[in-house]
Amino acid sequence: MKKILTICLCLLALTLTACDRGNDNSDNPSGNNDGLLVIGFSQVGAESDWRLANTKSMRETFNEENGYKLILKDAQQKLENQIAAIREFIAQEVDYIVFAPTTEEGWDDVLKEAKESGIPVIIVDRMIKTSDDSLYTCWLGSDFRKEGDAAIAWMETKFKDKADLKIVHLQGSMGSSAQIGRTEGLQAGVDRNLGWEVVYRASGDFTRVKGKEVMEYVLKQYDRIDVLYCENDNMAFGAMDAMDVAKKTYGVNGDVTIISFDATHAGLEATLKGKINYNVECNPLHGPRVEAIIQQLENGETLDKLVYVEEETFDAETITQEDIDARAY
Ligand code: GZL
Repeated sequence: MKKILTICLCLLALTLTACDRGNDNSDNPSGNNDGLLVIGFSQVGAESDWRLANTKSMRETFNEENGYKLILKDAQQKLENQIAAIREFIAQEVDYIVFAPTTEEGWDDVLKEAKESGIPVIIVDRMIKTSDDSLYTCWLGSDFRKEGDAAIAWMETKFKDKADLKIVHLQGSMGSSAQIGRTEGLQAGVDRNLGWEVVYRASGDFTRVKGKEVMEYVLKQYDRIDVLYCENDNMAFGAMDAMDVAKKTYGVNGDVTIISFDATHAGLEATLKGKINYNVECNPLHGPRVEAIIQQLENGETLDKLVYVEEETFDAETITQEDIDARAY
């Protein structure tokens, strides 16, 4: 009797597991998705306020209420994690693969696999380097060189009467198109302005912690710093933390002029307070933009290969609280 009971209990457990697996779309979205479009999204990480706003925008857009199932994988800023995530999406037969590339290099092999699977690939935010642009359906993001050029144009006006300029350059994650474009912008400015000198350049990996570490080192090495060219707000916050400890003044009434990128809410609050002199927007609200692309593809419409996001700039001398309150992030 006891043996029969054991067999029944095992059969019951197996049945429940099978039922459970059948309803657990996250492991096998190609199964019954209740008519939802399944989006596999490989996100860079959670390194900055910009990234959190970008993830929030994607989650708020690709939810079941809007007809989507989002499988979001955080790569923790590692290319290998993104490659693994995309291979998982292929195996799960998602409807669309979306990814924000950590770096520009290293994508051809996995995107060839995606192409062979027939799953459309949409690249968001940063760009990749490839000789075969058939490996992705569409790219949506920012023109990072243009962002850098906007910062340099402001510097050239502000410092037009200054014979020489000592610049500290805090770079983002090396090899990312955001870092490449913003760095190219500064380098073009230095090449154009003889008195400009980058006295120190290092990556803070777009994080506040590493931005502070780099600036702590710089403050021990260099007394005179005229400009901190910082490739995102979170590194700027870290640099300010270090300058506060070192009693180094910065911003509108300080010794060090700070230029930053992203124009996040916190970044613009700092700009309004005069702590950041100039902030170049990099808009993260890609959810609705990616959805528009997917709907165009669903409707069989042709679309542009490259979709650039319009962005603006903010000067501490002119920004208002209303400017900040009017923004969605
Ligand atoms: C820019 C984005 C960058 C931001 C950083 O589009 O890739 O990555 O500037 C973020 O804040 O970490």
